[in-house]
Amino acid sequence: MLPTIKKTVNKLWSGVALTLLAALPALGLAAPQMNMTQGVTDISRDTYGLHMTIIWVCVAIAVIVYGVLVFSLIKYRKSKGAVPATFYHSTKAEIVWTLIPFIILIAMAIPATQVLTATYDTSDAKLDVLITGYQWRWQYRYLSGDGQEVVFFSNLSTPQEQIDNKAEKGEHYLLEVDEPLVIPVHTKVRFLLTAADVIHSWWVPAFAIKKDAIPGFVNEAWVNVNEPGIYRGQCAELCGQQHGFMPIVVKVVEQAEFDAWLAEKQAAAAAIAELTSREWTQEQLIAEGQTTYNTFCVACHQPTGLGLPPAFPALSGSPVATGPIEKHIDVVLHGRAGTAMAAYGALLNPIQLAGVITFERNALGSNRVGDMVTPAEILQAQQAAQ
Ligand code: HEC
Ligand SMILES: [Cu+2]
Repeated sequence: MLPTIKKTVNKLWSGVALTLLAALPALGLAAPQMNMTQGVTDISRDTYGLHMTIIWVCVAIAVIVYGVLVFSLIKYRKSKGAVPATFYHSTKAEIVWTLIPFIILIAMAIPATQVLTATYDTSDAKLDVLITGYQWRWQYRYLSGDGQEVVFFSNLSTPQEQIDNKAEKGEHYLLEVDEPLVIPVHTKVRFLLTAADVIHSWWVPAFAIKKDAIPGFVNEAWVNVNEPGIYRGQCAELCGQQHGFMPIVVKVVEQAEFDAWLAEKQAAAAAIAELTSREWTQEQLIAEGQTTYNTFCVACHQPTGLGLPPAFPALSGSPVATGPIEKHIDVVLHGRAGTAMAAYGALLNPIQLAGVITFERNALGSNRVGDMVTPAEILQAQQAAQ
């Protein structure tokens, strides 16, 4: 009876194991990676090395302890006539089984402390990037100190059809963005992490960085990447409905390429700043705003400005778009919580914002209020709110 059961169980088990293995490729899991990645920085490799050292210490302890256990069970079994010892206390044994684990723990603490100390040493960074988590996108701000700050949002760029299962999913499904973080290779870069709304967490496995981004706090991390490439990660803190839709993409490039990229970004930022402080006429703002409206607002509020009530309200004749301008600015900058009307204050630049508001008040549908708001005023409103 017993051998038959054993045989059946064995057969079943090997059948299940083989089926699972055979099914892996079909599931797109040809080479499942069980272990953590070694990554592309010295720290990530040290972390991996530490992890492996500790694993093997644990394996050795397990083999020795279970080895002695199994050996004793077999060698000193009752049927062989083993007689139990009768002593209650052994100072010698107690010293040995306290001392050995103590030495093992110290031996593990030394490399662990070394790696941790290095991980937390953010000194002497060549570049500082402030990373801010938003629901649901990351913002990167290159801190330069010379007023030439480069700042942008990094948004998920996976097409909605793929998410809705209406198109085949791409290679980097939910791990792709419109604008990646760009940093130079072989350079110590310090990240300052915070959040604007709820707790997020910036996680890039290849860098061995997973750091919480907490409103009101600034956490630090750093990286010095050894190999140019594109590295991907995700928000690792459950931060709301679209937590899975705020991936991280880091593009690591040669210093020269980075310098060129940064210069280009700085020039663009300077151009916007220059345009923001410039004098604007109502006609210029309306022209600017028409473009912005057609890109960002038209889908819901429609070309006529009549919207698609009741889902999307009409702006033509709306009390907001024809009433006091402060209210209009407020809705566009901060959105309406809990509705499809997003806060555009962080998504559009002051020129686009001033343009679209002026356009909505003076050229959309039947609206002819006659007033305007300048980019400089929008900038002021934003700075006052900070
Ligand atoms: C995804 C759809 C959507 C988009 C895109 C959108 N809106 Fe809205 N908008 C709404 C909804 C919904 C409301 C109503 C919110 C509410 O229920 O209070 C609204 C309300 C408004 C209001 C207040 C109208 C009123 O009478 O209360 C203004 C002003 C406005 N949107 C401007 C804009 C501007 C400017 C843009 C583009 C930069 C834009 N919206 C893009 C959906 C959208
Ligand atoms: Cu998040």
